[in-house]
Amino acid sequence: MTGKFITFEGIDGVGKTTQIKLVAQRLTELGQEVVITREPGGTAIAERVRNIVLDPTLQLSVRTEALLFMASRSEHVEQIIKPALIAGKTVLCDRFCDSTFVYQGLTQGLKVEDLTDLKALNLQATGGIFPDLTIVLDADPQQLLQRRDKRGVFDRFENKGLAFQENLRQGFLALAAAEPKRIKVVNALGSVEEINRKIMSLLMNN
Ligand code: Z5A
Repeated sequence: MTGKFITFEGIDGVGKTTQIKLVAQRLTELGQEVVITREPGGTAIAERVRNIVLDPTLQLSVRTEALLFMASRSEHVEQIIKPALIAGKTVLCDRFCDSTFVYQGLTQGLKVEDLTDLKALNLQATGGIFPDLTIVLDADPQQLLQRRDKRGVFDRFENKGLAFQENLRQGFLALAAAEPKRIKVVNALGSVEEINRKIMSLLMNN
């Protein structure tokens, strides 16, 4: 694999999509071939799984949820991520394994050291493809309320309230503390350009 695999993580509506587009633009200007993708999703089958896992009218157990995310990931890695990395492209992915570790693990009462089973499951789904660098966009969920409210429609996870968002935030910060070399935390409050400059600086130096 000669390409670089960069993932973007963080709580709902923290600005990942906005930053990924801008990073792609900057890297393209620098002459890199860039692929933007997202989880859950990225392929026809994975997008169908996305419709199931985000549907607010469905009740899913956490185990079912985790397995659906893994099925979607397996498809996504095989069809999109792996071929792009083999071709030397830079892959920018909106959420990946760390979302599973936080949403289906740490917010369910597990500690970072209890994630062994989820990590093993993830390894099966990815065949060993793992992010080279992960940017966690971090912000107090209270401060993001206005941004989120603008969007109006909420999925199954967004419906869970502010305490859940704070739990998610602490989960991402715990993962970053455990893996400081791979996971970099960036303050997500500030102008889009300001945040982008910080991300680009991390990308150039890692
Ligand atoms: N999930 C899981 O449980 N397990 C897994 O393994 C995986 C996922 C892979 C996917 O949701 C859900 O699946 C997710 C976790 C779960 N939970 N939720 N919800 P999604 O992909 O549909 O949603 P999201 O990941 O939360 O992202 P989003 O809604 O697309 O938000 P975002 O990409 O982080 O933010 P944005 O769209 O770039 O920005 C949000 C708004 O803020 C927008 O109006 C922007 O114009 C504005 N914005 C952005 N940056 C700024 C700044 N700097 N200032 C002011 N306004 C800004």
